[in-house]
Amino acid sequence: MALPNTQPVDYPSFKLVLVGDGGTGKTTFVKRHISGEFEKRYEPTIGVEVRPLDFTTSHGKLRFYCWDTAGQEKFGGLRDGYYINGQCAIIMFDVTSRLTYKNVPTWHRDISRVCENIPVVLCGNKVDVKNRQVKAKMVTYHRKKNLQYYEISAKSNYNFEKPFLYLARKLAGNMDLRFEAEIALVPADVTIDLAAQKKIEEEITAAASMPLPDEDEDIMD
Ligand SMILES: Nc1nc2c(ncn2[C@@H]2O[C@H](COP(=O)(O)OP(=O)(O)O)[C@@H](O)[C@H]2O)c(=O)[nH]1
Ligand SMILES: [Mg+2]
Repeated sequence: MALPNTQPVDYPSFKLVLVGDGGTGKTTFVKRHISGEFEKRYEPTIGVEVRPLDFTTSHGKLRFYCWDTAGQEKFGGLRDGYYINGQCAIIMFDVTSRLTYKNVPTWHRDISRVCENIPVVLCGNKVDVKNRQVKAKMVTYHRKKNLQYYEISAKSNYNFEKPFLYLARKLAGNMDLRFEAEIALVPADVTIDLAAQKKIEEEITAAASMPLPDEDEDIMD
């Protein structure tokens, strides 16, 4: 695994840029990983928090420096300094808010402007909520742009490790990489209906082989 820019640990570490509309659950998500909470640092030049999240993989230890805003995204885009040297990214939307999904292309554009060709995961958060507004079949953006998509619920820890595992595999250039140790997480605040979610996951898998809607007749419009 290639070592990126110099970092104060003797194992590979990567800057992970976390974006998405305010209120989608970005901070809740990164706070689930217990060790990141103790080691977080404040980046004063742009006023954001950086949490080092460590994972033990079949290829050794790996660290994501997760950049999280202090709420600046509520007032528009983020400064270039937030994205510079970003090596991977998570775009989050909230499945209970259509607007946050509509804004995904803008976040993706902002990442792509500064970071060339980095692995990106799209996450639909809050799938624990019964009355979701963004149905699984409406989520097609990742297919057009070749991103990975996961449904998550930060509050229930559902699929917490999935986005990190995907990014770790991409960064290591090895899709067989696995996480070896259990990740210490904050206990779940809510539970999700696993049977119902399993059905949704099956729909997502089935949708992956369906033709994409045309740009101008997008299901959200
Ligand atoms: N039901 C539910 N609520 C969540 C989840 N994740 C975050 N929230 C709530 O969404 C709100 C915004 O979360 P926050 O992490 O501050 O979002 P951010 O602005 O993107 O950092 C808070 O009230 C959270 O408790 C989730 O998985 N399920
Ligand atoms: Mg936040």
